[in-house]
Amino acid sequence: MTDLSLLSRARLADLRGHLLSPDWREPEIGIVHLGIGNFHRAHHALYTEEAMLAQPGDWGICGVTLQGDVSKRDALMGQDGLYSVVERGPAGVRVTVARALREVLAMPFDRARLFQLLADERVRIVSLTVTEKGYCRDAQTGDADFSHPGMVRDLAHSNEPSTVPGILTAALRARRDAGTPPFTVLSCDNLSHNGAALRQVVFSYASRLDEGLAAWIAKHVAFPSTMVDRIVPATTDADREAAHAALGLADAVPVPCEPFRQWVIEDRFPAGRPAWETAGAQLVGDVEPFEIAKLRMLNATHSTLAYLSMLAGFETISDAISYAPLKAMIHAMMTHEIAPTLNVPTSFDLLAYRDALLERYSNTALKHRCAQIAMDGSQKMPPRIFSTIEARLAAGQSIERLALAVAAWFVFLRGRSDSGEQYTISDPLADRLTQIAGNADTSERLIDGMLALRELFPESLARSAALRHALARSLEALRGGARQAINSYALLD
Ligand code: CS2
Repeated sequence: MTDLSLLSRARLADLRGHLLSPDWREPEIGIVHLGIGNFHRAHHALYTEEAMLAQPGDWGICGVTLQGDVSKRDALMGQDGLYSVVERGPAGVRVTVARALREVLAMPFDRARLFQLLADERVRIVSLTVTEKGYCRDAQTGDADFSHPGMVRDLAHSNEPSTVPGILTAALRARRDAGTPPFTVLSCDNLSHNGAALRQVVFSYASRLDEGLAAWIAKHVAFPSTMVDRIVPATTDADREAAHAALGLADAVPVPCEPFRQWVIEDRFPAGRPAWETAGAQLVGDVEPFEIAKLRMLNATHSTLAYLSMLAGFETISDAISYAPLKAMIHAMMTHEIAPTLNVPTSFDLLAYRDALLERYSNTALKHRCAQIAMDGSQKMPPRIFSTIEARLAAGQSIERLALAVAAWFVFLRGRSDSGEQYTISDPLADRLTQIAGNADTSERLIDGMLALRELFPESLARSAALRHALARSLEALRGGARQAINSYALLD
């Protein structure tokens, strides 16, 4: 029996003021989305609903959690796939009930249903937000990481895969064997060249199983790249309260987000796609300039703010950016060290982009916790910051502020703030990183230990004397506490 105090499709008629539009035809599932976290629900799922409102089509979404999170599946299914998006900005709070999500599955429990959908020709897109570590990618070669325990298991039991490359390959094999056209694979993660990166991982994994299948994938499957952007923190009780107050119905799983959103998509969908452009998405031939600019400007400064804040004791991004010397340092970092490395079309105004980012960071209504951004540094730092350092060093340019970000990450890995508060390090390489950070008794040993990690630092960086010197200066500055380091780096020319 439907619980009438809960959000449900039966109550939609009472929620007109919180719907994108009252017109709605329930769509069949046309998209399977792997990684049904908050980001997808506040971004891709909303664009897709708006696209279907503008141009009806069967692009309902089946979301899949890959972590066996049955509680999330049950909460969403208990609400018929509905949830509220709680948009928090300077103008106040806006609550919208999102309707494109039609079904939620939890792997490995719902494997049979997942593969039934993936084999169904009506599913024309498989999209992903599985975070950097979900790609099981060898950072040096770009191929699948064959030493990853999940990959080892999937290679031995390729019919019962649990990793992303394993699932995609098994599903594509079933399509090829049945003579069904493939789906388009749409990566929506913060990785450079995300489509091409995923394609190489899948191709290299498939090659180990069946060369013919790998060749079929190379010939027939499209992996367009995308740049996704919206700041979407983790859900808190305040979001549940805001949703309840607005709707008069309980929502166990609302999603908070900022008002801003952007989606740039490489337009390569042989099996068709929703009319996302009607919702403001930019469909382009080449996503790369947007993608690199976003990673190096937004994500890089997010990580910098996060590590310095974990040491200095700022809880949220808006707390951090309200500290004037830190804002000045981040402004200078984007202006002098990051923006000059970017190659964007002339219509892309990088300084306006920088100013808009600082404005977004100062959104006090959002409460984006630095601890959330600080997770998985080993996956995030290379594309966000090391790539810029490499570009600048190759051109003989200075890297002082970028090095401060890296040094702050190293010190963060010791697991305690400047005031002695302890926190846990959440990172797939946590054991090795915390061991190196904890055991190094001098800055030199810390730098040596970290730069020796070849999956993080390419040879060219590990050998760079300029990088070592800049890191040593940053570590020295951080010895007096992160606030003091920020104050002195804010005064650099
Ligand atoms: C953040 C991103 O958590 C993080 O590491 O930098 O999730 C960021 O909020 C999004 O990429 C914004 O689009």
